[in-house]
This record gives sequence, structure tokens and C-alpha cells, in this order.
Amino acid sequence: MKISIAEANRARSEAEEADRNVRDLLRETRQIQDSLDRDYGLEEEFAVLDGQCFEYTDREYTYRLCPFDQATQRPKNGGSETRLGTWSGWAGDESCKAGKYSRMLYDKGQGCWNGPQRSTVVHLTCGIEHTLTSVSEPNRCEYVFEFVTPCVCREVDEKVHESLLGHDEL
Ligand code: MAN
Repeated sequence: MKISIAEANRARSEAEEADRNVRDLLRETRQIQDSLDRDYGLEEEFAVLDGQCFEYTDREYTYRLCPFDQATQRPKNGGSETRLGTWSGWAGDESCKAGKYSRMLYDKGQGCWNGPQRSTVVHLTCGIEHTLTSVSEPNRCEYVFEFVTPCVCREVDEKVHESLLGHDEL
């Protein structure tokens, strides 16, 4: 069988397109698998934060937290962004009541001059709205973010509630 150059070219570009589609699907599958494997809490309560980002600006920098992804810092008056860490995992104290879901760790950030790689610990506390409320750097290149979110609020125990209200009201 004789194949013209035009036919060969068409076949090649069709094969290339099929190849691209396969790669796109594999990437998508990997992303879906990653988010299925991720620990979003006992009742998947933190899943809502995946894909969102929150910012806080102080005198020098705008800090950005994209939960389950990364933490960054960029100078207010221009300049490049610095990576303060990539999602590592839950890091709360398991022996405390709040448990491991009270802190997040982002590590392996950009190397600090003459120091460690940057890392960020996020403290989560209960509040009505998701908000990054403050950022500090207690040690050079070690950042602490305070993040308020309804995801860590607990339901008031019904019995406690009842005793607070008093039974005679019923
Ligand atoms: C940059 C920022 C600071 C950090 C210094 C360390 O200026 O990332 O937060 O303390 O680098 O050299």
C-alpha cells in the first residue's frame, strides 16, 4: 500500500493528539486519586478548604495559604514570591483534646540563606468564617499562621446544652 506524505502527516498528528489526551487523563486521574487519599478529617470536614486560598497582609508582606497545597509570602512593594512550604500533613498534638487536626504543617519551602528550608505551621481555631488572621516568624524562616475556620468547631454536647438551659424550661 502506498501512503502519501499528507496522509502520513495526518496520521502522525492524530497519534500526537491521542497521546496528549492520554497524558491529560492520567494527570486528572492522579489529581483525583491524590484528593481521595488526602486526610480531610474524621468527617471530611476540611475538604471544603482544598482549592481555596486565603491571604493576610502585614507591614511588609502578603502571605497566602492554599490549604493542602502551599504557603507563600510576597513583598508588598513588588518582588518575587517565596515558598514557605508545601503541604506535609496534620501536625496537632494527638494527646490533646483538639487532636492532630488542630495544626497543619507545610515544609520543604525555599531554602533560607545560611539557614533551614522555610516551613510553616498553621494553627486552626474555631470561628464563623475561614480567615487567615495573623502571621508571625518566631524563628527565622519558621512561620506560624493563625487560621480561623468553622471546620474545627465542635457541636455543643447535647447534655451540656440541656444542663445549661435547665430542664424546667421544657
Ligand atoms: C526574606 C523573608 C523573611 C526571612 C528572610 C531570611 O526576607 O523570607 O521572612 O526571614 O528572607 O533571610
